[in-house]
Amino acid sequence: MATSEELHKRRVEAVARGVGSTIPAYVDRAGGGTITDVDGREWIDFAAGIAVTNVGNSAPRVVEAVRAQVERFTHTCFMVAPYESYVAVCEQLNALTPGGFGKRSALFNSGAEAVENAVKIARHATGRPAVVVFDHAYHGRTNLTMALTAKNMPYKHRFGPFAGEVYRVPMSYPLRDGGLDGATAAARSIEMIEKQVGAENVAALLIEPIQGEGGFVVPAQGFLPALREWATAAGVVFVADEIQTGFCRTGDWFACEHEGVEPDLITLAKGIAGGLPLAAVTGRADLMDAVHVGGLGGTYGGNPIACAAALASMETMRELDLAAAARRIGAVMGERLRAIAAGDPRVVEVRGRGAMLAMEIVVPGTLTPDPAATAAISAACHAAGLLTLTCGTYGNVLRFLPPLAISDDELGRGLDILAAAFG
Ligand code: PLZ
Repeated sequence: MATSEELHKRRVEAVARGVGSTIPAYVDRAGGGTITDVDGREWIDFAAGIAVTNVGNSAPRVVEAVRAQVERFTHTCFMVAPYESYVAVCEQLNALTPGGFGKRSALFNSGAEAVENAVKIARHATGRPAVVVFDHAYHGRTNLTMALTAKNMPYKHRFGPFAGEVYRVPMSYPLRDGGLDGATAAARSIEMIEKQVGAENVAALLIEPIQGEGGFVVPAQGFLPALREWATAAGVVFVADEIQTGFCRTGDWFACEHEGVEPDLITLAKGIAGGLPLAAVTGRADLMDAVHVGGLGGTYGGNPIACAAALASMETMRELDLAAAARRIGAVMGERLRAIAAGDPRVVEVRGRGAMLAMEIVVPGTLTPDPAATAAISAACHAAGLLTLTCGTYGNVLRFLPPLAISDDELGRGLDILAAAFG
């Protein structure tokens, strides 16, 4: 087998430079909480493919379901000749997502595609043009979703012009907004919408209940419920982007549940199918069914192999109670992260929920972001056998997203490496 170094040389000559990788190691296999490269080096996985392999890599039920489906048929296109597993995934999403009202779902391939479709549905159902998003938001890399995403480098730089009718308002970010309470922070955002956009022009308010790429920003308590309440009164479709937070990651099936928020539409992807590409929009039946027949779709959306994997993943989450696993991981990891923070003034905050935790890194004694120190700590982790990711508008947040199927031993060893990396 070729070595990682050899593969990297081939990659540079074959793969477009614009596609980056966190580590220059080429994967041979992965399972549970580890990734092994072609040279036999092992990393403890605190990335889960960016919050995707919640059930673990090659989870047994997923492998079996995929194998069985591949042998029956690989693709017919649901828009041409439909099949049961697509319907079953939609039934389960309608039942699992918050909100006791009637729901419908539609399936797509990627998170960005789900977000695009949620906007299409909200515009169609309301007849309004505007979409409101938040500072630090991340919603994807397609043209519309780049417009919805806040950060220029690397996501938007020189890729414009972007889609119109997108308006950005302040996020509740307690560390950096002077600790505004949720209701006050929401009032500030709502005033901006009403004065600068006009509520009656707004089709959708789109928000990550805990921001992902933007820095694992957890809004102050009450922020999401206040926005939800305003959206209801204003006839605005409240869309929760649960692409990174969904499927047990935060200790509930969906992060919105923590404050009892019931979105009108939810966008889902990542953790839904154990690593196979699948995404969904789930929400109120009246909104979803407003769109004419044929108005939603795509060749691969709800591909049968991905649907089989999704059904197996959701079954695994239920049977292994991965929401409880996320809470356990969060308790163990949170304690270790706070201990590191107590001894290192560069860590200004430990935040997150369940198995979605992060540390924000600054110049000690200030709120000045320190992306260089963040990158150095992350690189030290990689060198010592722990795969960590960074995020944040300022590139100064270390984030931890282990598979929810990680063993206690792997989790402990990963946290030991992290503690050592802080030196
Ligand atoms: N919404 C909240 O987290 C994807 C992107 C990594 P796709 N986040 C990881 C990168 O650098 O491209 C994401 C998300 C939220 C939407 C998306 C987009 O999902 O499946 O990557 O299109």
